[in-house]
Amino acid sequence: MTKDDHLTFRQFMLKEYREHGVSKDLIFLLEDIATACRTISHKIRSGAFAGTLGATDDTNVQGETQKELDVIANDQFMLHCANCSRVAALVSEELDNVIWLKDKAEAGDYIIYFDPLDGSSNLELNISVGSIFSIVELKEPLTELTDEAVLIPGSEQICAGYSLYGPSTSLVVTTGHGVNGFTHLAGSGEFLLTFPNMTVPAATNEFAINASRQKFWEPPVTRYIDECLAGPDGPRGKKFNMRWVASMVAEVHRILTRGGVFMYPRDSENASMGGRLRLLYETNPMAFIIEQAGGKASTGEGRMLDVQPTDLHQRIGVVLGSSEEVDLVESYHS
Ligand code: AFP
Repeated sequence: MTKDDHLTFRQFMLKEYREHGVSKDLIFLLEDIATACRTISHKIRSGAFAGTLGATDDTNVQGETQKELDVIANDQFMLHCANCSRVAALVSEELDNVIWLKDKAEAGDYIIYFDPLDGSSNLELNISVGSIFSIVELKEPLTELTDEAVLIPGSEQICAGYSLYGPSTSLVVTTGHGVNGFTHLAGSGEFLLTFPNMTVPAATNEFAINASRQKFWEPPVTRYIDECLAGPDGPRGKKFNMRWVASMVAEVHRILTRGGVFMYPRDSENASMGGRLRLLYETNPMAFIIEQAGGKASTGEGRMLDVQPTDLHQRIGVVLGSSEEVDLVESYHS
């Protein structure tokens, strides 16, 4: 493939259909999600002129002030995910309860979980933000349409992805056959394949954590970070670098691009809520993507994708990225 004949998203997904049997219903749904992301990207980049970079007067189920663009992004996902007749329900960070799109949910139907705009406290700072989505295909019909019915472990995902609204607009997707990155070519309306077969190196010298929370960390986290900071003379025997963007999508994208470990651990201050980041529409989709790229994703004690959800907006501790680092952090917890 020469530099300038990148596959379009549709061309790539048809390859996934031919080579891996990815369903056309899923492909059309992903094209609709890609449209939502392109529209959200445009709304963000023109937000300063539309006066939509600020906050609304509302708070969401998380108790956080909703940004205008949180609402706009949520509306875009709701609009574009409703076209597919197999989508039985939507679960959004911005909505208290499940949105049921059908009066019964059959085997083969999709549940879509999404954080329409993650990192939105960065919007006014012009720092990268993103959208995260996760798709589960029901193996059995649902007997009742309740919030509890969609509390499905991340291991059941058939697809996950994110869009990163940074210097360029990226779309990164897995359908269970590796991870592939696309870049939006402005004007063409297309996401073109630019980063095929993204993989996370097993080793790294870069960690990401909000170091201002050090006094709340549990001992295994403190030990791991202290050893990274000790550098070449310490037990790790090498220098470590640190990054913190306060935007999980940007951190994950960096890790997919050059390796690293991202940590938002449960700590003594957030333990009563279970952690900071949300399981169903943040850590589960990112865990699926990272694992598909050869990395690991853990709660600190065990595999993220094995967690049985207990609440729609459940929060959880997360350590994800280069497998050697995640293994080491888990070993300190056990
Ligand atoms: P917002 O969506 O409220 O900006 O939070 C972003 C986020 O959920 C995740 O994307 C970041 O990694 C993390 O929170 C940043 O948390 P801190 O604000 O504690 O650094």
